[in-house]
Amino acid sequence: MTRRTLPLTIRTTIAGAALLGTAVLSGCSSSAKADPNATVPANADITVLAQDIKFDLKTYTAKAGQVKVAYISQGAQVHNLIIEDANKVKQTPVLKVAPGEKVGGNYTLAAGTFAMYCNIPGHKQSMNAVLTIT
Ligand SMILES: [Cu+2]
Repeated sequence: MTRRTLPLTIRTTIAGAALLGTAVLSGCSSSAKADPNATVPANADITVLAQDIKFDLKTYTAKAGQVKVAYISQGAQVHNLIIEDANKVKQTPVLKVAPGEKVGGNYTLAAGTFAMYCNIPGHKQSMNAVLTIT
C-alpha cells in the first residue's frame, strides 16, 4: 500500500514544481497555468478587453491561419473567452483572466465566422461577439 502512495506523492510534487516554474516564467500571474500559450502575444492579431460585463467590441476580424489573441481584463470580475466555430466546436485554448490579468493564446483558424463569449454563468448574454476570419 505504501509503495503505491509514495510514487503518487512524488508525481504530485513534480507537477506542482512544473506549474510553479510556468508561473514564474510567464511573469508571476496570480493563477498558475500549465498552458504554455497563456502569455500575452507581443504582436497580437486581436486584442479583446474583458469588461464587466461585455467585451470592448461586438465584432473582431483577423486573417486565416495563425491568430494570436490577447485577452486583457479591465473588470473586477473573472472572465473567460471561448472561441467557437460554426459547428459549436470550442477552439483551444480557452482563455481566462482574473481582474487586472492579461493572457493570450495562439489559434489556427480557417476562414469563417466564430462566436466569442464568456461562459461564466450570467455573462454570455451580454458578453459575446462575432469573430470573422477572412
Ligand atoms: Cu465573463
